[in-house]
Amino acid sequence: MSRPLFTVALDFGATSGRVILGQWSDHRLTLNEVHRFPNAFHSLAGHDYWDVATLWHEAQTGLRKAVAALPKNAALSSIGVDCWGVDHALVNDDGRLVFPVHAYRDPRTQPGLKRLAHTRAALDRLYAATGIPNVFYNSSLQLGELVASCPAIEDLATRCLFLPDYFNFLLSGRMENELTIASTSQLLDVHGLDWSRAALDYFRIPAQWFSQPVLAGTKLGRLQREFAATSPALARTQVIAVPGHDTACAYDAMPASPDGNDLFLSSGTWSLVGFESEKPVLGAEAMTARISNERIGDGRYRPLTNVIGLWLLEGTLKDFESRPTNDREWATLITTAEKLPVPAALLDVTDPGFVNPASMRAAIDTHLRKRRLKLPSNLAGYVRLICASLGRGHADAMRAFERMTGKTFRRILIVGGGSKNRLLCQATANEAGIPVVSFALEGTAVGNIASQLISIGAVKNLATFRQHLGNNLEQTVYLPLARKGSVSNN
Ligand code: LFR
Repeated sequence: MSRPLFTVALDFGATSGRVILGQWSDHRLTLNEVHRFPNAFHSLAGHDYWDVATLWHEAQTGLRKAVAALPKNAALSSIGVDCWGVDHALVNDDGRLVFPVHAYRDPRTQPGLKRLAHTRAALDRLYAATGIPNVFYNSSLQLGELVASCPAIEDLATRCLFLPDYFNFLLSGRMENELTIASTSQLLDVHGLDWSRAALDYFRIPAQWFSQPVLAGTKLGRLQREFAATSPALARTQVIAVPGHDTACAYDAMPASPDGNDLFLSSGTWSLVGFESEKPVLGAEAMTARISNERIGDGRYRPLTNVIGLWLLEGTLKDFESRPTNDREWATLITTAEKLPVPAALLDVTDPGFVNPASMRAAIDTHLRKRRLKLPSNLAGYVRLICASLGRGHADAMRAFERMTGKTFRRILIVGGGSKNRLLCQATANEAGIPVVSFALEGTAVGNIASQLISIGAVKNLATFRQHLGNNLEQTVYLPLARKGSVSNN
């Protein structure tokens, strides 16, 4: 047996975070989730903010637990951070936060979003320049609003670090912008590896806040002394700028077939439906279909569509006292929902009313009433309706890609929380008419660690990593059926 290598993935999600210790030996990755913590944004006077200090505290707790979980005399080779997209920290040269960190669902971008939606020429120009459509959470809209409403920010801030960049700075002392997370901003040039002057100018965002993005896998240096000094296991730990965007990590973890005919679905708070490509998908139809040409860590493209995802389900569960609290209750709920008839009509999951409602159940009821549709009578009914509607949303995104690229997808690979939800997997297979292959895989953490292993030279490249990963993975295949679900395990 070769000497095992140990790495840590700090994986921040919008509703929960994880610290995962990875062990790589004999071409096999074993994950140990040493720490998991809830995350949520909070409102103050009508605005939404992340509690970044708490996130950092949790990361440190997780790192300590990871060290404690190492075998005797083992050391941690490297650490990498991934996070949800678009949100950012504005700092001065010393790295001090000069503005609270907003959460992307904050309604402050709504006026800018609407203004831009009605300015066709600017919309076209920005999409051609950045490959990112006009969506309420874009960093461009967020930063544009901030500069307009608090002009003094231009004197206070010297750098804009996206959240993984900021955590990388706290770990390593080095300020860099990493490419995949930069590509979520609507400020990166879709044809190059640098910022888009046209987009920065349009939103009046200071160009000097950003540095040319580094590719994923860049070594940022050793862990800062304050950590390194706490344990010999951390004395030589490298901080690696892995794909900072969690979706880029999840996509990297897909054990995709090399023929390029797999559609990817990273299913969590959002459903990210897309594929890997040498070139971006641009033009009027792509913009209308809300295709985001985000980047892979090496600079290639991941054209994808954001479907609202399990946010719908997570929100609805909050409205029911009877929501499940453990795996057994979950299984019962899904089984009950499965037995219900196929819903006569589905939700239009693109309804903006679902973005940040005070009550998701009320938002769904309003949506159904507007369309004179019957409301579900219990939680199982909502679950059935939501999963079926998301399945339709996934299939619609797939068809738009097929229309625009001439591709025909053969399978949908699903990772993330939703991959364990058989109702969702089956609904997606039924609506898309192709098999859905679900992997028992913590996609974001695996992609994060893959980038570290490649960077430190333990694995040759992503294709090799995927091959090793695929050899050891459990998968469940959901075959498309018009009415009833069928599952085959292998
Ligand atoms: C998923 C994700 C999506 C991004 C959304 C907002 O966690 O990163 O890819 O569009 O969060 O940042």
